[in-house]
Amino acid sequence: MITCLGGGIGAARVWTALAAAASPAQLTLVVNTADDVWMHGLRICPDIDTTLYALSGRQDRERGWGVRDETFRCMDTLRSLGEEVWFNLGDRDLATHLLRTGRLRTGASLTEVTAELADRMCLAAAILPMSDTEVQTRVRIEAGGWLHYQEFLVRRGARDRVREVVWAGSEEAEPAPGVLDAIARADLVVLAPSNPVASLLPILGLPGVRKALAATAAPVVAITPVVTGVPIADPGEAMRARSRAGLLAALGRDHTATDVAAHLAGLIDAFVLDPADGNERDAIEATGVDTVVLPTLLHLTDDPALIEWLLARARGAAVPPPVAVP
Ligand code: FO1
Repeated sequence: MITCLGGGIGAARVWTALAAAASPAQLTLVVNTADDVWMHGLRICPDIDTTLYALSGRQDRERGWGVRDETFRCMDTLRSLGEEVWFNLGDRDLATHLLRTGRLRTGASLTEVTAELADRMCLAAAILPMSDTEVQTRVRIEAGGWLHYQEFLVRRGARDRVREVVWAGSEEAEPAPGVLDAIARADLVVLAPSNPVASLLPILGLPGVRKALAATAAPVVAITPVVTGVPIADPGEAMRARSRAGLLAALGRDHTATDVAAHLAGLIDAFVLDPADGNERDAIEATGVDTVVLPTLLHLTDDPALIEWLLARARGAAVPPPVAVP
């Protein structure tokens, strides 16, 4: 049993590869919901939907979010009616939001609706929202005022200098049913390569989660969400990198694998570093975190080493030696 925590495009790549290599029924994915947003009266859960679409083969793999072969006629129509539209909900994607919102309005919990959606998409992995209570990542920008995370990221392109980040509602929120149990019963816990501030910290900040990670007998491993040694060409990837950098800076951290590992030190038993940043290995180990160097950018490599290493850790098998750092 492998329990993964995180959300977003990088996480979905690892989860899809794990589901393909192991039995999906052995996977529990605890998904960030702190960048969820209400739009046009609908509850949008970007990280849950990226997970559902990626695992079911529906994902637009180029954009990373939304459904492939998508059209945006509903958004075009809203614009033509004078609505301001900056968050693009595709016509096929809208079906998910209509279904979810309808079920939530008749009293279902987000956990129940997510399980229903996963079931309707024929997914065997357990997909759990981090919480049934709404938690919201809010960002205070230098230009003044607080923004919802999606406004900071999508509306303003993550270009603002960030002064402060809070997770509104986090202290009163409970982890969703099954989350703490999935950490306790796991053979391996994986912190996915997700935005450490926007996607990992909201989960880690829920009451009981850090305690559960400390108490589990399973190894807890983090896959680096930051690879600075590979140039970024895609504008969407560049925007997400700006977001990571801006949010990390607000916590007094640099946008480096070393700083992310230092932030997670004490919580994790091992950190997976990408070979492109292999020169940071000694600095990370100096913070007391065991470091393994394996190719992590699964959209750029066919190398199965990362997934094989994760599965070996889950089996408790001896860990193969790390690949040579160029
Ligand atoms: N990202 C964008 O860059 N632009 C969009 O218009 C946009 C719309 C959108 C709609 C549904 C959805 O599930 C995700 C969407 N995303 C969009 C991605 C999303 O903002 C982020 O990638 C995640 O929140 C970060 O994990």
